[in-house]
Amino acid sequence: MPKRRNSPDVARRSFLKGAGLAGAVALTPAAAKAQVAAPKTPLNKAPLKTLPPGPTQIALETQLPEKDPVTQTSSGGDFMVDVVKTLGIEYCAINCASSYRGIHESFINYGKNTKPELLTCPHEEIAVHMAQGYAKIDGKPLAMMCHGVVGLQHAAMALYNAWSDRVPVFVMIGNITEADKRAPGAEWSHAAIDPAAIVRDFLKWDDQPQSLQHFAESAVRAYTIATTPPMAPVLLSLDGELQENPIADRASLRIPKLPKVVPPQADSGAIAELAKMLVAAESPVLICDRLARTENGMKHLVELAETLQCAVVDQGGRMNFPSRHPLNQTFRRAAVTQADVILGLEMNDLWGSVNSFTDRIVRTWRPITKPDAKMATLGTREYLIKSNFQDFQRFQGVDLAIGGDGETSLPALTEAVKRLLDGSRKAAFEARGKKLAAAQLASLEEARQAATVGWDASPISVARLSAEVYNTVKDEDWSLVGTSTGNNWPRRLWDFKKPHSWNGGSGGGGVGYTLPASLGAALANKKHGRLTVAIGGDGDFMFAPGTLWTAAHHKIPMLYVVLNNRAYHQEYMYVLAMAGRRSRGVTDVDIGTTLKDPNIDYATVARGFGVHGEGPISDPAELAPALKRALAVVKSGQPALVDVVSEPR
Ligand SMILES: Cc1ncc(C[n+]2csc(CCOP(=O)(O)OP(=O)(O)O)c2C)c(N)n1
Ligand SMILES: [Mg+2]
Repeated sequence: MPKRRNSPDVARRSFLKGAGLAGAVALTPAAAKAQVAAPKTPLNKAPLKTLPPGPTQIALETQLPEKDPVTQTSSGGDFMVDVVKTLGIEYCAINCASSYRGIHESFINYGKNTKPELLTCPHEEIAVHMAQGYAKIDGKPLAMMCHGVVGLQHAAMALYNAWSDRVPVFVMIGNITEADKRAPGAEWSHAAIDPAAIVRDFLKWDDQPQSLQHFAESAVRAYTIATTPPMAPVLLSLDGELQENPIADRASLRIPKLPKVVPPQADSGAIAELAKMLVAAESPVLICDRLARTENGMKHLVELAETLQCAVVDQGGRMNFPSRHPLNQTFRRAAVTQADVILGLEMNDLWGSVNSFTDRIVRTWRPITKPDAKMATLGTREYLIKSNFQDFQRFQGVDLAIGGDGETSLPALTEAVKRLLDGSRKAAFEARGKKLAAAQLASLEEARQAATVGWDASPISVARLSAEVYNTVKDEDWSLVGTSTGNNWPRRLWDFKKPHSWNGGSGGGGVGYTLPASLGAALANKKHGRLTVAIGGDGDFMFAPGTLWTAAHHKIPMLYVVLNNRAYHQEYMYVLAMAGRRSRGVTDVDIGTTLKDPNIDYATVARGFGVHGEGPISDPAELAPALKRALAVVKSGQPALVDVVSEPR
């Protein structure tokens, strides 16, 4: 990687400290070199002349740089750190890169590596996914920083997940905008006139500030935009010169105030109309997805549901509703098919909830609702949609579409419902609630029964695995922050009741989310002393296994269970279905869909990254003791992994 020397231009030099300049220019290069402490790497301990050409080159490039003959007393990077500190961001997840070396050094030495503290991530996707998982637990964005162009391309997939999940991430990338300031080689390959173009389709906003004042204003603007619902990632491209050059006139720079952000509340007339629909209904149902943003979200939804004594179907994008609440009808299709009024709250895919779809030779679909069912939506989805990527799902026609933040608008809706209740519907509401409570108990019992099928099987059943993990953590203040593809068992069996019990899925369905996002969530849970637990697929794990090193390095406690079915099982099933449909034999469908020969030993991989590893465990009797040992490690403040060889779900 070529080094970029300080530009000799007058702009920089005119700000150098007078005394330093006078003293330093008097030094000969040799004397200046002598002032530099020898680096402690073995390469540099060896006399350079004894090294062959390859290592000599490396040695020259890795030894401490000569001190510049003068000392720079201010830098744009320091001011940028002042600005970022006003945002109150606790961590900045990074993969280091020279295009942002100016602010990187400022974060460490000027900012003292606190608020934000840098988190070292061996892949940019890890950094973004950590931010996504963190924000959904903490309610606040994390910063992430990477190389423009090459780093951002690695970050792109995770940014798409965060975007689709409507989660804020404060992204900063380095870029050298002025052509005559770029060193030959990599600095050209890593620069772009518009680097954010790579990911702009899944950003809420981005900018490339041209001055430090511009940076201050854009940073506060970006944070405000990112945290105003609907939330989403934002990006600032930081010019290398702006980070590294001295500050012309610090006294003239102003950092705008960070506002208290107030989410949009729905129109009161529309709320009153909706309340009327709900109160008049015989069987209303509330379907929710990315509804709860704060600790209040679940409380507000419980209050509305209990006031109406109506069914709630939770799509699980956030921790919306307690899993064992008597009104929770998530796994009862009848709640939707029998409804006469359906309210979608912060839904991304209402169509998918009110239609069935068959993926056969000819794809077919049909509505599952009553023909005269009335539908309404309340949420912010229409506030933020872009055209290209189709994460917005199929269009569902409704009777009333109310724009407004779901969580913020719920108390007004509950009040409006209460105002309409005169006692005449009380008995009917109570009877409805009792029926739903009985159905909820029956559905839990059904799940428990179904979970016993293949209980002693080896490889271990997914239901048993999920039940054993629950048994291990249930007496702790647990937070389940990830499950493997399509594994519904925890949501069917576990007692989710706290705002942090769950934090939703990937958003965009990009595999590789679960391991790093769980680590981000674990970081957010750490300061509250909560136990973070996640069950992730083996395929998911293989995208960014280096996440475990970040977990060990930053001592982030997390109990991570790998559901090791030695396959990209979902895709295996699709290819199997293709082969079946075409009657061409199914014996070879494991080609390209499995992770065997050799089998991967995830516990050994974990140990290689400095993380406690248990397994591989295929005997169900060995699972509980292994989980217990891993839990003890996690409770001591360290991450631990348990590799469970499991049946396909
Ligand atoms: C980035 C990305 N690549 C590929 C896919 C396609 N895909 C969907 S599920 C899946 C399998 C994931 O494997 P694993 O995490 O082991 O879960 P399993 O299906 O085995 O339960 C794949 C590859 C995807 N969704 N995202
Ligand atoms: Mg798998």
